[in-house]
Amino acid sequence: MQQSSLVVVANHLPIGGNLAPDGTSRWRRSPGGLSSALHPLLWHTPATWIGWAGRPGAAPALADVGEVRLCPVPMTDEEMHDHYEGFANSTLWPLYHDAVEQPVHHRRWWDAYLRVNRRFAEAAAEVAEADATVWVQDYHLQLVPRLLRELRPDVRIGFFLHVPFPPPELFTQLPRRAELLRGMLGADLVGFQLAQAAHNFAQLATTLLGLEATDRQVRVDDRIVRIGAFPISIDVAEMSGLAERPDVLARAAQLRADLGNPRQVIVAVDRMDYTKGIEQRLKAYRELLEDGELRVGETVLVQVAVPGREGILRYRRLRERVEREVARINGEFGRVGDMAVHYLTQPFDRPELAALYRVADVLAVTPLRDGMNLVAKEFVAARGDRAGALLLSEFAGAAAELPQAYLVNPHDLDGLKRTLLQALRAEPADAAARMAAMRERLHHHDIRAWARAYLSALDSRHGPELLARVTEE
Ligand code: GDG
Repeated sequence: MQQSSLVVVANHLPIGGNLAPDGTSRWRRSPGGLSSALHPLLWHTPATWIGWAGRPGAAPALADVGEVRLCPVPMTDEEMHDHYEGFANSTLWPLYHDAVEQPVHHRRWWDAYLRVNRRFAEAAAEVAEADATVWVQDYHLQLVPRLLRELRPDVRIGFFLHVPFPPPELFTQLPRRAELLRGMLGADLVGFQLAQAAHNFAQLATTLLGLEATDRQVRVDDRIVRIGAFPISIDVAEMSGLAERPDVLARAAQLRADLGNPRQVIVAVDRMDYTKGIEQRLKAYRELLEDGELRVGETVLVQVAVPGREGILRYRRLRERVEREVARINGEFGRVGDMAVHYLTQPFDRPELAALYRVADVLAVTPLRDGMNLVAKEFVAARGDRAGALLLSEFAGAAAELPQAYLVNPHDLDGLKRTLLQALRAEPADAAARMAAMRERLHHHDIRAWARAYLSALDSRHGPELLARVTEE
């Protein structure tokens, strides 16, 4: 295997499900924040991406995608259940999201998590050239930094957590809490979305491991591990450019016509996940129809909910509940030719997504907890016309940067209904002022600014060269 000076390690490779017989693969912007965020950065960058190809069994042979070499890591069926669906997505995911669903603990899941993390670390050790920079992503791989450091003390290791890092009261529930912390502390830089997360981490390093820590750094033996907040963003230029394209605007007009030219369109775009507050949003919408505050024909809700993680019972159950509720709303309030909710589960391509953002009078983002939420930022980037209102949960990381949104607590159903109505009834001048302020923020904090901030803090030995490569327009 050829070696690289930049190695990205993430649970999944950014490829579509269908591999051609010759092993060629298409780079896919799958519905999901991590690949959406890293795609514009790495697309034209010589780098190696280490990850799982998405199905159990031997690793397929994959051709390069653009300048990126894909290095697949195999996972057995059992590891997919115990590492990916188990420890990562049934223990850590719910716990890190405020335990909005009860985290599940099984001892054998840990063994698989450790084994898979070791395999990823070994793959990184093999493909990283001397003094390379290795950038490890997210909660599936928290042990990789330490395991990699043992194998390759020469490389520079960055770790970035895309999801929230919970307060000590929750984190300390984890039976393997100390190992998880030590795993992350193998990095030179541990990055979070929000300052509060870095604070939680520092506190835990002190109380659980007895280390000397501030919100900016932790001392581990003779090393200093830097920690900090690096709120992730999107490719603003790409989304705003897309949303101005004549074909996209024409498609937006067509979508509105297909929806029956309602006075107002509410749009929501999520992965089907219990953290995203889809049920709370549907309930608020149904009650507003019941109360007579909204009327079918005048207002319509378009809910895109792309299913995933369907091997996990909770995700299948969630989908069933959401589909029952959509059917109930349409049954009770819809008319022939006039649906109350348009519900779509197939993934959209980027132009279609941009058109949908342009159709939205209100984009509703109501997670119970979310590390950042890129959909909110994409909507703002798409609204060069400064129209449209963003309804945004206080519990999304994005709320810290977009305080001009209509902020809501999605647990407060009456508050959610009230604020949704406010957003729908916003004065155009007020909505435009809010949108302009949010666009200003994004203009200065796009995905390249994020990569620049992170990589300069990582102080990689490749310094400027790496930065230029990764953040080239
Ligand atoms: C995790 C954290 C954090 C959605 N539907 C389709 C589609 N999408 C794209 C969106 C967006 C991405 O998926 C979703 O990103 P989010 O940030 O909203 O949410 P998570 O997947 O939970 O991401 C999150 C993120 O990581 C980055 O750090 O913000 O907090 O949970 O880009 O546009 N993409 C396509 N078709 C769809 O139908 N192609």
